[in-house]
Formats: sequence, structure tokens, C-alpha cells
Amino acid sequence: MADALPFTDEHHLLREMIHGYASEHIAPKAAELDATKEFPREHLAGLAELGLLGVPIPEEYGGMGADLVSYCITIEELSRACASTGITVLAHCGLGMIPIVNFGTHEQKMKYLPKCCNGEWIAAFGLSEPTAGSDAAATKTRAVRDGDYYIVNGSKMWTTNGGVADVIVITARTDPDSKRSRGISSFIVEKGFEGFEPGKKEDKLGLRASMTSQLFFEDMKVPAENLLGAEGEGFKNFMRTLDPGRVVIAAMALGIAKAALAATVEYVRQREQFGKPISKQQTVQFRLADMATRLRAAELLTYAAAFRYQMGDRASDDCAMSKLIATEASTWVCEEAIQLHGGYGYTRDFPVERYWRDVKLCEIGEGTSEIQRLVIARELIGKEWV
Ligand code: COS
Repeated sequence: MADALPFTDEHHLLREMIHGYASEHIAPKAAELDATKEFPREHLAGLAELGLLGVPIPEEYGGMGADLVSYCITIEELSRACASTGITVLAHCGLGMIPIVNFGTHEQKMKYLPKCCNGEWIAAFGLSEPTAGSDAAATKTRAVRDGDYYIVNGSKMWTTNGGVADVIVITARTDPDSKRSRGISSFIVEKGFEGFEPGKKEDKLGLRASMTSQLFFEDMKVPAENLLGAEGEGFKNFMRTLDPGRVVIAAMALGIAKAALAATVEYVRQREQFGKPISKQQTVQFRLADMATRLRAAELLTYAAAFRYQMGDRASDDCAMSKLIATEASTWVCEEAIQLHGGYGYTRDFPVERYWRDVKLCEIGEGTSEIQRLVIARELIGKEWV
């Protein structure tokens, strides 16, 4: 528990509650979901009952009305139990719903948020495209106003929850003549819109129960009232969504790595070699110490970034730094966990290989480590020098 930071009693209680619930109801099924790739719909129903699908969503729209720190705690604890469930909630709540909270009209919020908070609808967020990944401003999907509608053509890639979502916030280019990022707008799309087609589920290395897919728009008719925020502001609004989103990915990685560290401590205590538990070997002790230290440093920066952001600071640098350090440290910790398990760690009989497969995505999604370094460098020396 990072008690050097100003956590409140509510934060501690929330963590305790989710940890207890997730250990009992979610963690025991994580390996099976990974093996079967079954979407964790059953978990979502239980989480909706506890109000955990709308932690940072205002109460008037059906959420818990809690802060970013509470939301990070939620995703950390869920991911510690089952990372596929953690990322599903993250994509639903932080990426799918938060842009509607931040940029939507009252009518849009009333229409979409309560149903997403109570689990009736699943939300998602579509930014990346086959040729617009790290270079998000290269968006090719096109939206053309036609009377009371926008006609949208194009596709999205790597959309978490994409194939199961009822409502998806997407970007599309509305003005091809404006500077790259300025001609982009965002829209709220419903799965029943004419011309909308989700692609197949991607076969991924990890997070195998989460649903990642392409989305296709062929003359998709989007009512003009589903424009989210002002025309031309879509890119900036997504960037504003990604700042806190990156801290949440850091928290997700921490949750997975904490599970890996706990599993490793348990293993080295009972595994005997050379006549004694391997936990008595100094080389093993030093590795554990390094794992715990790197995780603690990452945890402190992650929650410091969350506290700074929720005090009203944009904090792009701290958000990017927290994602960079927490995801790289967590991947390293999971790899060490496999090594300390020896041959057993390389099998599916132990959970550490799954933790490593799951955590790797955190270095890629919501901006690769390279993009985080670019954001940090730009904050330091200005964009023109990078
Ligand atoms: N908050 C608010 N506005 C921001 C912002 C932020 N964090 N970051 C950039 N902007 C604004 C800029 O100020 C600029 O505004 P003006 O047009 O008024 O000057 C505009 O957005 C464009 O920014 P910029 O010129 O820096 O955009 P670039 O194309 O150079 O690249 C990066 C920006 C690379 C940082 C961006 O494309 C990025 O984050 N890429 C990774 C995408 C990603 O994370 N994808 C994961 C999928 S989402 S699950």
C-alpha cells in the first residue's frame, strides 16, 4: 500500500473491498478464461452490481462519482485478479465513457452513461487505424455531413471491446483541408447503426479473454447529434482522455506485477534445492528485493501522477512517466518471476507465464513506451527539438 501518498480512508476501503471480491470471484477463473478466450461477461455482471463499472462517472449519470485515484485502484485490483477483466473494464469505463463525461452534452450523457454504468451496455473507444497507430493524427476515417447525419467511411484497429460494444466513441476526419490533427472530430457510434460492422476477434499473445477487434464503417449513418464535442476538436479531446488513461494503464501493469511477485514469494518459500528452500539463497533474495523495489518506485510515481492530475493539472509528463516506468518495471518483474520459477514458470501449471503475456500489452497500448518518451521529451525541450 503506497501510504506515503495522501490516500483517504475511502481509497483504502475501496481497495480492500475490490481485493476481497476479486480474489474470491474473479481470480479463480482467470486461467480458464485465458485458455478458452471467453469474454468475461459474467464478471461484468457482478462488477456492475457493486457499482465498479462506473467508478469515475458522476453519480447523476449512474456512476460512483469517485476520483482518478479510486479508478486506478479499481483497475489495479481487478488486473491483479484477472488482467483480461481489468482491461475490459478499463476500455469500457475510462476510454469509452470518460470522453462522453468530459465532452458530451447532458442529453448524450443521459442517453449512454447510466446504461453503461449498470452493465446493460458495453462501451469502447476507437482511435487507432491500420495506418494511424502511434501517429494518431494520420486518421483516414472520413465523416461527411449530409443533412441530419454524418456519413462515415473507414475502419478502426485494435479496439478493445470493439466486437462486443454497444456504444463506441470514434474519431473521423471531418475537414480534410485543416492541419492534420485539427480536421479530426469525434462521434458516438451505436452498434446498430446502418453501415457498422465489427471485425473478428484478434488472436493475441495475452489478455486473451478480452475482445480486441477491427471495426468497419461503410457509409455508416451517424446522427448529427452524435457528434461528441465541437467539430475539429476530436484529436485534442482524445489526447486529453489519454493523459489520465495512461496512468490507469500504469496501475493495470502494477496489479499484474504484484500478482507475479506474490506468486514468486510463495513459490521460493516452498521450493527446495540443495537441501533448503530457495528463498534462503542470497541470489534469490536479491532478485526479490529488486523486484519489490522497482515496483514500489513505479507505484509511487503512478499514484503521484494520479493525485497531481486530479488536482486539476494536465500532468502529461507525469502521466507518461508513470506509464513508462510502471509498464517496463512490471514486464521485467513478470519475466523475473518466470525465471525464479525455473522450468515450472514456463508451463501453464503456474500463473506467471500468463502474467508476463498479459503485462506486455501495457508497454504498447495507449501509446507505446517510445511515444511516452516522446511526450516526456516534448514537455522538457519543446516540440520543435524532437
Ligand atoms: N492535451 C491537450 N491537447 C494536446 C495534448 C494533450 N495531452 N497533446 C497534444 N495536444 C494538442 C496540441 O497542443 C496540438 O494543438 P494545436 O493544434 O492547437 O497546436 C494538437 O493537440 C496536436 O498535437 P501535436 O502537434 O503534438 O500532435 P502530433 O501529431 O505531433 O503527435 C502524439 C502527438 C505523438 C503525442 C500523439 O499522436 C500520440 O499520443 N500518439 C499515440 C497514440 C496512442 O496513444 N494510441 C493508443 C491508442 S488509444 S487506446
